[in-house]
Amino acid sequence: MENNISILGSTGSIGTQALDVVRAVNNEDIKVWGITGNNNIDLLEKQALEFKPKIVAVMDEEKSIELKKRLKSENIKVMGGMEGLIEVATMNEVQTVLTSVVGNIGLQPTIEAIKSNKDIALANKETLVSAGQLVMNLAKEKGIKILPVDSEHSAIFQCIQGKQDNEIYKILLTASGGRFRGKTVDELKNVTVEEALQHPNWVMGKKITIDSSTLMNKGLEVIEAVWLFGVDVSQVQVVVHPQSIIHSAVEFDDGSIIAQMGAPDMRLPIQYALMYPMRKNLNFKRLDLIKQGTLTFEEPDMKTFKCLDLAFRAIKEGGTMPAVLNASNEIAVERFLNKEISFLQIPEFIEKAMNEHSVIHNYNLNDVLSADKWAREFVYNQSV
Ligand code: MN3
Repeated sequence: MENNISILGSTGSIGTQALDVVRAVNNEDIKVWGITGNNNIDLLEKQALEFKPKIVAVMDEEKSIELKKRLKSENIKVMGGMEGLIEVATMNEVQTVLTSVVGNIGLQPTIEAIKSNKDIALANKETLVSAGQLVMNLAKEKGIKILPVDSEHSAIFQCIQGKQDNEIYKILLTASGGRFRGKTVDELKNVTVEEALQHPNWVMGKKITIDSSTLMNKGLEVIEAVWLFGVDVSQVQVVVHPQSIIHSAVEFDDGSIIAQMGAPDMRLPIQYALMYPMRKNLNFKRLDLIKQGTLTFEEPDMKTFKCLDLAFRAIKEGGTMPAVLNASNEIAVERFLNKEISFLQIPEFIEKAMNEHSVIHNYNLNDVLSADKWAREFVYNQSV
């Protein structure tokens, strides 16, 4: 069974690991037709020469011109900007689009891909957070599959296979607890960017590593779970599990809990999404439960890690509020990474933006985009 795919964000952490998976299956089962990147044209050039896609798109227009020169002897079309991203997302030959761009930039190409009847291997959680209602309605209307790549949602998706007649009683969304688990508010006052960028279990991009240290990542995942699995937010429980072995679990009506386990390696959920429902031994590291020993569980500290609490509030309020949560978080994290604001100012600025926003329920795409834009400017303009 062959899958023709394109990868939005092939130079990022998920994108490069997805290409690892393609390499591991020997290019037989998965063929890459299109790749995109933000501005890393050195890597895009290498990937293009190795995987021979039909189209490469670069978000940065100037860099796309440079890449075009470099690839001119190849039979590869090079495009620039959002237009290029959308072209790669909607190519005729492609069945599945892996959306692994970071941030809200993934929204438009994901929507266009669904409109062109592509299945979505979803790694861009911001899309569902900002516009879950729109994206899920459109997916239903088009009859396409949304295959989660986020490890927790892949786990939940795997736990409900073959149990379609049974309703989910509760989702147990596991969290590593992040870099600063167990710390007090006082201890978090002066944490540095460098400290926040060290994650105990997963190798990830910068933005998601910071989100993981604030627990906003888990908050975004709560919202993602609500949309993907059609549950109420009251049915999602966050469970801190520092070993990251159980990637999440589902509790059914009879009290049975089914969990998915594995080594903490993103190539596992990527592989499941790209080859669904097939499983193949790609010789990645396997989990040894005896060596692993103890698995522990605890409650998340939402008083210290306010971002998680804000995410629950945003999805309860609904409408455009999650879009505001997401956009204000993106800018707050960017400002933290630029060393303009402190770690604890991240939730502070997000909460301010949420308090100022008047929610639009039953939103359309424009409402989402303007709420997003408003929140970005709001947080960007906060003086410190
Ligand atoms: Mn995750």
